[in-house]
Amino acid sequence: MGTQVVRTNSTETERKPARLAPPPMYQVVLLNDDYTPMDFVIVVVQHVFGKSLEEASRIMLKVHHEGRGVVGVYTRDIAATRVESVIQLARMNQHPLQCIMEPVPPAD
Ligand code: TYC
Repeated sequence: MGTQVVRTNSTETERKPARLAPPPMYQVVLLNDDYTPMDFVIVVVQHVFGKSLEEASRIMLKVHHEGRGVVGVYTRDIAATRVESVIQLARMNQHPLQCIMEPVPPAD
């Protein structure tokens, strides 16, 4: 016969259920440059970030006019993977398009 564990009132059984803090979130930011074609940026934003043609066009134009723009907000690993996808697609097509991730700034 196997042994039986007799549970007593240990701290283990009395501990409250863990409340997990939400993970830190990162925004993926597209940077403007003078050479990457607008159509290429739109296609990349659609494919990597799952945006519609209309939304991808709006984001591209914002970056074109303002120098940078947030494409999406994700947990760290997903943000990093999307940044790598953008940079790889840009490199494969010999465009200088740059993409970075940064912690979502605290609300003011
Ligand atoms: N400024 C580029 C052009 O005039 C277009 C562009 C938009 C490039 C967004 C990069 O992240 C970018 N062809």
